[in-house]
Amino acid sequence: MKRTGAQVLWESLVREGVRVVFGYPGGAILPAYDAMLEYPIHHVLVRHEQGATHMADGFARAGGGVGVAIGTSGPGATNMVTGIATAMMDSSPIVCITGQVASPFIGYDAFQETDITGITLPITKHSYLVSKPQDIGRVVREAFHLARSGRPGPVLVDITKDAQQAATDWQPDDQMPPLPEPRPALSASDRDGMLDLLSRSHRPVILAGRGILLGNAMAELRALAERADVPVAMTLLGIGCLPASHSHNLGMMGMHGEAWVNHAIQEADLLLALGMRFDDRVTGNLKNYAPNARKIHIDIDASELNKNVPVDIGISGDVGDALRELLVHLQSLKHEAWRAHIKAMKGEAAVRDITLMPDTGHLYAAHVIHDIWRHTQGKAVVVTDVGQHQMWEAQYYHHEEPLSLITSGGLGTMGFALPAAIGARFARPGAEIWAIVGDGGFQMTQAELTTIAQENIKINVAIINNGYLGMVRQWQEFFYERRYSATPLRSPDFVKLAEAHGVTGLRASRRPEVEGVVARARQAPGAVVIDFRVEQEDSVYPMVPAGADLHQMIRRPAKSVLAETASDRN
Ligand SMILES: Cc1ncc(C[n+]2csc(CCOP(=O)(O)OP(=O)(O)O)c2C)c(N)n1
Ligand SMILES: [Mg+2]
Repeated sequence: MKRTGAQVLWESLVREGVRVVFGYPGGAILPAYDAMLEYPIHHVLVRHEQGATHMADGFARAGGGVGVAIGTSGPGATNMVTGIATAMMDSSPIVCITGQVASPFIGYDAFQETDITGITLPITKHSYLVSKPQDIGRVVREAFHLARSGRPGPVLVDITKDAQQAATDWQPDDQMPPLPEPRPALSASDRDGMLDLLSRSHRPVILAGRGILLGNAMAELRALAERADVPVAMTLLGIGCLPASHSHNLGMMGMHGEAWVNHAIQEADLLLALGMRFDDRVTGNLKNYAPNARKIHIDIDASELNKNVPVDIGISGDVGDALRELLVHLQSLKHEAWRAHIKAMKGEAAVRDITLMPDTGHLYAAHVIHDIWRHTQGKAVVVTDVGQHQMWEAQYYHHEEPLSLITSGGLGTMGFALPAAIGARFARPGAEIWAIVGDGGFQMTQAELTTIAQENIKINVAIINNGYLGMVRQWQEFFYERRYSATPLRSPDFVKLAEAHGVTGLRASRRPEVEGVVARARQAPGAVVIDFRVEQEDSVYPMVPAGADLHQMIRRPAKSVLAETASDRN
């Protein structure tokens, strides 16, 4: 049967299980949009193509499978670049479909022509330019396979307008594309080497990253931690891979990791790095990183091994497969003294815990996040933006479930949260979803509030409104003598802004008010935006200054100091 390229596109997408796509139409993708009406696809009309890519990304991160974004050529495609790079840095499987000018016009600076496959070459796993209708079906299959296999990531499919319009004799092909699956098993020598290092270690720490979640290796991680009695530190993107309340969960490591976690890493004699990539925000100064530790690293991407940190044993493969093989041979071990030592360090840090401070009349972001955590019992899906609030979320929202923290780690993309939360909503219709955003980042993609209204979906948005580009202000406070260059930030009235969209707007500026607005937001059937007016010049502690050793943290001043120095908001 004859079909147009546009029909082949949608039929192929439906065969991949796609039910929702996020996009924005335009001339070069018009044939595809016209054909879309014949297929069982829900199209979410975004307000900016960056939003479409973050929605596809949020959909994927929340467990919905490969997310799909679609847009037109030229500016539509270039607007997607930030979202593609965001997905690439965090290994998120998305497929971006763009229209391209008709093939005879390519290379002539045609209206809305841009070389998007060239532009996205370094920020995709692969990018295709398709100019023949008969290639569309195969390319879509390959694109989905590539996006989700091995180390997941974004794939771009750029389809010329004439390829969408022309007819072809396409037959669906259920054969998997012949692409390699990089899953070598754990070799006996690596397995024995790991068992040997583990059995001789007195101070082991597991470093768990997003690879545990992507590889669905939560049960194996837990079994390893319990049987070998090894505490688990997490990267920002690894949060949720072991419940926060689990006895062996230490919390987040790195630049804003808790002090006991970073000290444990620096004092460790063995690190087991699982599905993480020793990002510079995690290691601090590489020269003095975990100086006494032997190191084992398992990652599906062989190019990550020995990239930043030289390791004793490097295993490239599926982390779940490797751990299962290891567990078959692992005897139970005990590290009581080591775990007691870490517990004591954790106890010492409690005096600096801001949530334990008496009410000074000031509202701190930590209180807001603490209350959201308490009310939702650590079980909501939280989507954060980038900045101070992101780090406070990681510290004060104790995630009990996997895939429940969605955040831009590698690229650190402001504007991510609101659209990513929309994507998560479509992946997890039954989940409670909170977007926790800064006043700065919210304004970058706030147009997607209109998308929320048009789609009539339920999301709670907590704006941590500190009147500053807070994380940059913090760096200026610590490292640039408080010269606040371009960080004070004026915002619109967020309550009125919400109301203008037909969305409920609430506000809280004192600590006792937080509980009430959080409860109201949870009960409201529709979307709610809450403007939390928090302390303006609070900082995220601990902080490892860029380039410093991991244990050289700037700590939060102890209670009394903080109460005295807290400045009034005006
Ligand atoms: C697109 C983008 N531009 C700039 C930055 C640099 N940056 C990182 S955090 C930050 C401040 C964020 O301010 P806000 O959204 O108010 O959050 P806060 O830190 O105050 O919680 C900036 C400008 C970024 N991460 N992303
Ligand atoms: Mg701010």
